[in-house]
Amino acid sequence: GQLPRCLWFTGLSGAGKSTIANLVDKRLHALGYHTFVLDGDNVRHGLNKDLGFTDEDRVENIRRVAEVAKLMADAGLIVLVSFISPFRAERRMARELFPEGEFLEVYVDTPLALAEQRDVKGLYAKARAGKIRNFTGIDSPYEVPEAPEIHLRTAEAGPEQLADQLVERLLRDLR
Ligand code: GGZ
Repeated sequence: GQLPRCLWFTGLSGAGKSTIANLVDKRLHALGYHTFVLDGDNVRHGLNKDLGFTDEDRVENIRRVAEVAKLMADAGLIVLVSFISPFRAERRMARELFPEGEFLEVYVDTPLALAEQRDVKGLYAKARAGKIRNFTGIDSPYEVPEAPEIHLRTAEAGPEQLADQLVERLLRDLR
C-alpha cells in the first residue's frame, strides 16, 4: 500500500485544521516522507492574494489550491491541504483530481459554539460585531462533510492526540 497523496483538512475557522495538519506533517517527515502543507498562510498571501471571502472567491481559492495540490502530488509529495473549504461541490472537485484512494478528506469537527468560545484570533467577536462580513459560520455557510474518510472531534481530544490518531490510521492502512 501507499499513503494517500492528498490529505484534505476541512472545518471552521479556528477549528484546529492547520495545527493538526502541521503536527501530522512533522510526524510524517520524521518517518521519512516528503510532505508539504498548503494553507492560508502560504497561499492567500501570494498566489491567491487577489481573492477575498465572497462565495465566488472561496470557490476560486479552493479551485486553485486543489490544482496546486495535484501538481505537488504529481511531483511526488504528500500534500496536506488546510483550508475551510466550506462547499461540498469544491471538495468533491478536489477529490476528483486524484485517483481513487489517493485523496483523503479529514473533517476537523469543532462545533461553532466551541470555535467561537475559543476565538483564538478574535475573529468571531469581530464578525458578531459586524466588523468582518461573510464570516464562515456567522454570515457565510459551512457545509458539513457527509462522508469524510476521517472525522476528528476536537471537543473530545487535543491536537497532539488527534494527529497521532490520524498518523496511526494512515500507517495501519499501509499494511
Ligand atoms: C472565514 C476568514 C474570513 C472570513 C478572514 N471567513 O482562523 P483563520 O483566519 O486563520 O482561518 C481563516 C482563514 C480562512 O481562509 P480559507 O482560505 O481557509 O477560507 S476558504 O477555504 O473558505 O476560502 C480566518 C481568515 O482566513 N478569515 N476573513 N470572512 N475566515
